[in-house]
Amino acid sequence: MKLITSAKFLLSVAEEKNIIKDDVPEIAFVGRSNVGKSSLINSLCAVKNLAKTSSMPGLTKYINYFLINESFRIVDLPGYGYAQTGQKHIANWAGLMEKYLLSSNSLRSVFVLVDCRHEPSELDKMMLDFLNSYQIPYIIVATKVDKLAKSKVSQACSQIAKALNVRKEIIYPFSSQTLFGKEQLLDYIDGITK
Ligand SMILES: Nc1nc2c(ncn2[C@@H]2O[C@H](COP(=O)(O)OP(=O)(O)OP(=O)(O)O)[C@@H](O)[C@H]2O)c(=O)[nH]1
Ligand SMILES: [Mg+2]
Repeated sequence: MKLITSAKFLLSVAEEKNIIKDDVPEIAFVGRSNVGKSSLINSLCAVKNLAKTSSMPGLTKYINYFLINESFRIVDLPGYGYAQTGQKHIANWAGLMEKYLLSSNSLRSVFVLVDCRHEPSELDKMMLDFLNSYQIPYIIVATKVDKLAKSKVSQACSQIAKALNVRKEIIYPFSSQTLFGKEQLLDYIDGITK
């Protein structure tokens, strides 16, 4: 298991020209607004307010970079699919997201977060199509599993795997409330950031 011994906020980027392009390994977090991206980052790093969280969807508007263990970066991307952000915002979001995913030099994996209680959305499926078509590695993190009975977690993961047409082995159940699944995610991060 990888221990995260230091985590610090680096910068926020709102424009393509500021996307970092160096050789430092990166892991990016994507998913519907409010799915728990920022909470997951805080839980993994064990720092409470490293990434700002909110019950109001759409809080993370820019690309936020965090430097971990002085050796790799976690990248918090803006949430998608929040109805009130409007078409123009969605176009901006998609543009910046796409540019990030295609221009990062050292993107090792994308963590695609889905809420364990809900059927994955069309936007989730579009995200996977995009990652598949550019052969960008990814895993699925099924968030908020504290909201399910323990006995239902495996079944929920199977349903998500089926809906997204992926192998169940790449579905990682997680809760930022109970920290269920944290070790498995840190193991995975260890394997890809060495
Ligand atoms: N019960 C439970 N609530 C969670 C969990 N993770 C996040 N939440 C709650 O869900 C809400 C959204 O969490 P965030 O981490 O801000 O979500 P986000 O995906 O970063 O949202 P945006 O920045 O808007 O895209 C907050 O009220 C969190 O407290 C979890 O594992 N369990
Ligand atoms: Mg956020």
